[in-house]
Amino acid sequence: MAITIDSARGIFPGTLSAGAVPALTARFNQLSAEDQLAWTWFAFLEMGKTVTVAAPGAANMQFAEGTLNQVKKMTFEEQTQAMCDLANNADAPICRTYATWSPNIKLGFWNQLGEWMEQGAVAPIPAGYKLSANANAVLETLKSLDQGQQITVLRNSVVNMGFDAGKLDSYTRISEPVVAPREMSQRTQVAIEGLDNPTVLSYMDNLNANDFDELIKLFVPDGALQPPFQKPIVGKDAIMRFFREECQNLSLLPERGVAEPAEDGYTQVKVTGKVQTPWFGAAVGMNMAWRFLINPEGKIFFVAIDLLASPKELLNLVR
Ligand code: ECH
Ligand code: GLY
Ligand code: GLY
Repeated sequence: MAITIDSARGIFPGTLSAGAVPALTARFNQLSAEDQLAWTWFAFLEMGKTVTVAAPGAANMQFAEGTLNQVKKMTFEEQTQAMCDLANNADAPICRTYATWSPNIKLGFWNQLGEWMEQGAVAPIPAGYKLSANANAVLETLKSLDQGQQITVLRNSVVNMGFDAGKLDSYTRISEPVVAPREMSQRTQVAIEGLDNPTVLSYMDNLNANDFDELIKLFVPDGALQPPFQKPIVGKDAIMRFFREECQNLSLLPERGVAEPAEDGYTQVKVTGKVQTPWFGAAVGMNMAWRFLINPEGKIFFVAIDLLASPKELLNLVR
């Protein structure tokens, strides 16, 4: 049977991903807009007890500045309406602009609004706001997850707000400027216990160096990359765009791996370890797995990145 992207998605089926994240995201989406905003506020306060968010630099926020200033100038009532519109995926001008932004611009926008809410420059969540019983239950569940899963739920909730980009006619995607790859002298090399596959090592090192031009050369033209809880992104152009829009300044800290022969001379590789996002740095280590299918020429045909259900899964390298 020929190898397809669909069949590749099933390699290492014993990998247990954090199903609690999509489950919780679905419950969050059922809440009213008011509850969603208040919920996120309480969740963010809760997280803030143990970790701090690194605010993006001015260069990364320039594209949201106009909209942020527009919101700042509104009355409290208008601000509350605008925030509810975002949570409701309404068809409003700000929601349409928001839809054109990459995840990091969306996160930076809310991070700024959150600061302004705290300072009283933007309408706060009403004092004494009582979450619905449902929202409270969802919040309790969130608190029971590990931090990597918590920040993934928060990121999802922000990414899903605004107008549906699929319903915009044509638009220019807005994302942070792409930084230059790390200087050769500043680069580090990962070591992975039990694995010396050069393609996989090169994947990790190039992603850590923001060297997307070299990274993309590791893929076959019609290769695919499947981010956590998403469908595969297929083809070099689409993968390259994803790298430039969403993959800057990540830290990949792979720990162990295994390589095995697969059909048609392919090799399947599973690696587990930690990943850090620039938003939280070393304070939050997400437990991750990479599942690679590599062709006989050593090119990546498929790679899936999974957020793991528990730290125990870091030791699960069986098929
Ligand atoms: C306030 C109240 C009103 C409503 C809202 C508010 C603000 C909320 C804010 C939330 C901020 C949340 C943040 C979350 C950041 C999460 C980041 C994550 C990153 C994960 C990255 C991974 C990368 C994996 C990959 C690897 C590869 O090999 C290939 C590429 C890739 C409070 C005002 C809304 C401000 C900042 C979870 C896992 C390893 C797939 C990317
Ligand atoms: N501090 C997060 C970012 O700039 O992407
Ligand atoms: N998706 C990359 C990040 O949020 O850090």
